[in-house]
Amino acid sequence: MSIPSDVLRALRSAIENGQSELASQTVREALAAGIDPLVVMEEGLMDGAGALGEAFECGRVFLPELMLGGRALKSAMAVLTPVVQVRRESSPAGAPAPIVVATVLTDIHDIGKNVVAAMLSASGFEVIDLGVDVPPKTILERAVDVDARLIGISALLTTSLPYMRDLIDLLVSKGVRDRFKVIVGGAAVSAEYAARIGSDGTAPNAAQAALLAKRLLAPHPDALGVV
Ligand code: B1M
Repeated sequence: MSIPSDVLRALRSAIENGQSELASQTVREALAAGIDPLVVMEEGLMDGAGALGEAFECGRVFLPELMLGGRALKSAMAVLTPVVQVRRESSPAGAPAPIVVATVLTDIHDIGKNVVAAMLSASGFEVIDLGVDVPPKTILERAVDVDARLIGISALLTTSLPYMRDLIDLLVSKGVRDRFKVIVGGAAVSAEYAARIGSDGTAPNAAQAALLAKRLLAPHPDALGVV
């Protein structure tokens, strides 16, 4: 078995078993072995999180294990995020393009949203992160305050999805929908849902979210090609 797949398997297991110290150490080993940070994220962290979520759903593990897994994900991200951000590009839109990001009301999952914020920031955007459990009205007010070009919202709970629609409805009712591009994402969001609520799109992961933001905010969208 090759070293990269051994390291990634060890990382998935550390996440699934909620071993924070081991998770951050294994991320360091993966990076030292030359594995791309995005591969570490997708094939180590995301797959580990998926396995943990599945075990929770089946009743094989319970809330304490879920919390330990969340902690292990965070400690792994603490090592990965600075590496992703080192590759910082200049502003793709040519001028400062503030982006407001948040996890929607009733949802406190923030690991994926933080990864998306880090990728957007690495792509040259100015990111204003409003945190978790954020009501639509607060998102709208902050987006207006900072003169944002794009709003990115995340949801992992299916019960939190309606707040994404509420935000878009609020933007429409206040007459400001055209001022902002809105992208939605997170494990609870499908492409069908993103289209149905009238967002400007969704992306399955942070790297694709950054590409989508670039495309939506590009002065000449065609120049960037397809995401
Ligand atoms: Co929770 N949880 N959790 N949880 N948790 C899920 C989401 C769940 C799917 C697990 C399961 O049952 N299979 C399930 C939701 C089921 C559903 O709604 N259909 C669930 C549940 C039920 C719950 C609680 C209700 C449990 C309880 O209390 N009984 C509770 C809810 C709390 C609340 O929010 N009100 C809860 C709590 C928690 C913890 C606090 C313990 C912890 C979160 C810690 C934290 O975030 N600070 C936690 C965890 C760790 C998970 C799982 C295991 C992992 C989530 C994660 O961080 N993944 C998760 C299972 C899973 O997702 N498979 C689960 C890693 C992260 C990098 O991925 O967030 O998907 P993700 O982000 C990706 C992409 O989705 C995308 O890019 C990211 C990077 O590539 N993306 C975007 C994300 N946002 C985007 C935005 C974009 C574009 C792309 O544009 C703007």
